[in-house]
Amino acid sequence: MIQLSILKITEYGPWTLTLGSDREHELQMLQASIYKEVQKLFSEKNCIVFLNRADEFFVVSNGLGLEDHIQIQKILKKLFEVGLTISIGYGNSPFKANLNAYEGKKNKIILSTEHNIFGFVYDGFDSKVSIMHLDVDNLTSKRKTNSPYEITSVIFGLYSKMSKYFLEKNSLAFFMGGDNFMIVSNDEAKQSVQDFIDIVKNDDGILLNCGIGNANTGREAVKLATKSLDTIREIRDSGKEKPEVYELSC
Ligand SMILES: Nc1nc2c(ncn2[C@@H]2O[C@H](COP(=O)(O)OP(=O)(O)OP(=O)(O)O)[C@@H](O)[C@H]2O)c(=O)[nH]1
Ligand SMILES: [Mg+2]
Repeated sequence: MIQLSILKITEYGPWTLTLGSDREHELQMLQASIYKEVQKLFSEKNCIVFLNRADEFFVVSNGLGLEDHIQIQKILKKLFEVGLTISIGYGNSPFKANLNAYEGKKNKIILSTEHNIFGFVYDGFDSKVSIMHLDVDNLTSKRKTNSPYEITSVIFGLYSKMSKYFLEKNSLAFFMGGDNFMIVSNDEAKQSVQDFIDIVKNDDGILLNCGIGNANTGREAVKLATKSLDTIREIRDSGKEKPEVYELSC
């Protein structure tokens, strides 16, 4: 079972207008500061935060109860002028957990009125998180023939394909920066990743490596996914034939 907590800035649209037109730089600084703090607070509790369109945050929050969320809300309230609404949900796929959180908020299933928390906290014991860390093989070589923005366009095209492909497998893909992507996965997504790697190789000539990590918490699963990816690089750099997918479990 996977649990997601979705953090959204409360009444952000109307609040941005109060800053006047000369606001974009202020909003960018605010969003970056909130992201930094949210990642710090949740990673301390063994979670991992994924940035969603820069002003929303998806937390893989397996193991966290309502009290942990309230503690974090209290700290965030002191730090920022804007507040955050948290919607918590769970399911047997990341997409279902996201739907559960969305419906909890939409149907006003209140967990804490004072701290703006909605949804459903998972209280079972079968906590299971699978993360896939995908990275372009040897992107550095592309820099010799392509300018920075041309590379960006290739990477965003890839992200678009990835998001669509894995949403059909009930999983959620996030862009992590550089040539890195992470997919919050279920078994179906893990079983399909070689197919996705082959499609991108044949259609776009992009080579991908994929490290997979399975654990009880988001942070541990990410650690193992990155370790798997680094293992593929080590095998490659030792001159042996590398696998395109490598998986580690705790
Ligand atoms: N988010 C994230 N970014 C990383 C990580 N490792 C490297 N990067 C960034 O990704 C970009 C590309 O680096 P690499 O992927 O190491 O370069 P490469 O030439 O593709 O080399 P290989 O991936 O080893 O084939 C760099 O700008 C790094 O800043 C990581 O674990 N997470
Ligand atoms: Mg790379």
